Amino acid sequence: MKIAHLADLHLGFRAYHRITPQGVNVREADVAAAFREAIGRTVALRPELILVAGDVFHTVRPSNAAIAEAFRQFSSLLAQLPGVPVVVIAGNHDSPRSADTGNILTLFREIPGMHVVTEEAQPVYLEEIDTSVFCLPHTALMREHLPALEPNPAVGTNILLMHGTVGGSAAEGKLRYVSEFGGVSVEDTEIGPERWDYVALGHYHIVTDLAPNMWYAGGIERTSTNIWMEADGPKGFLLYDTEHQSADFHVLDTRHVIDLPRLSARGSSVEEIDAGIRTAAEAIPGGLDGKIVRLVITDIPRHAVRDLNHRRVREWKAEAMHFHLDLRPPEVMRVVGYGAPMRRQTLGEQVEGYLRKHWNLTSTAIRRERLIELGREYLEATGEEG
Ligand SMILES: [Mn+2]
Repeated sequence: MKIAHLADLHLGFRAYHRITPQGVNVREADVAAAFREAIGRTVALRPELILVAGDVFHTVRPSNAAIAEAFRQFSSLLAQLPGVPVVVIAGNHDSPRSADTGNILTLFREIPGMHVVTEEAQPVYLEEIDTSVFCLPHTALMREHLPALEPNPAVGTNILLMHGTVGGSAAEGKLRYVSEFGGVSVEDTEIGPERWDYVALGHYHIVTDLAPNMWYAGGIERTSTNIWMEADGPKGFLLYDTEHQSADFHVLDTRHVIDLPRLSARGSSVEEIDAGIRTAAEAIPGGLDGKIVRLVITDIPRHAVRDLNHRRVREWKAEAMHFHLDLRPPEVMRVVGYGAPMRRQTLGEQVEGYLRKHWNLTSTAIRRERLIELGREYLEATGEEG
């Protein structure tokens, strides 16, 4: 059976202040365009089942335009693939905290052929293809007790559809960042991918296999809190074939996001820093036009920030969709040592030193090096927020 697996659509996502000639936020339009392309490509692939693994919308209360567009696209999908079931679960982004808010995704139950699970862990049986899709939306994982994740031995094909973080050694080795806040973790031993025909995951935004038949599809556009962590690598969706146990990733045409190699301004003159920025910007193939670009410069003193060629930076900002020149001053954390001269330590070094030497592990399940690495990533993300 051929299964189209999409996840983390984040429809209605907005960023920056650019708007299209139609008055729509440019990034919202990018995400909508990626979704339209994904729908068109899915139709062309003629799958027998379509799964959407959560975070259809970026927020619990998306705009009317985002809702209308999603409704149009799902309707068009079902109209072009009559009789092909679509199973959608809610993610952390589109699950309200309070049950009485209601979930906007339930609207899509009005489209014949669409099955939507927003709160409970429950199997959805699809008679037409003799397939059971065990659904684990975000809210189900938030409950105190996770039900036993058991395939149904009486059906032809068993699928697990989940929105959350997978724990265990394969995941720890492969997931480059612990996914956005609000996610819940389920151990891979609890899932037992070998018991299922396919495990379709959502929540982690970079396409990743955790077993030959267990995949995160990744997002269809770059919508993470820290998009620089997903700058590299393609966005798209998967087509999984249960018969051959093979997955094909279908890349979508998304906006270029470039995180330029970092520059250190330590010991450089203003002219040298200017030249470094220029070289970095001009090295982008095809230029900055319409792209989202970041250049981090560390250890840049205040006076150098003032004297940089800001006119040229403004021109690049106008040309790019978004150009973020991230100027970070030298970190001055004074540590007073007894009898020693004043020594400077960066905040990162302080955190690392504390975690390595002074912090006692509170559980044997915690791996110190992994924790330090996470600490570094969080500091990085914080730096990005300014
Ligand atoms: Mn997401």
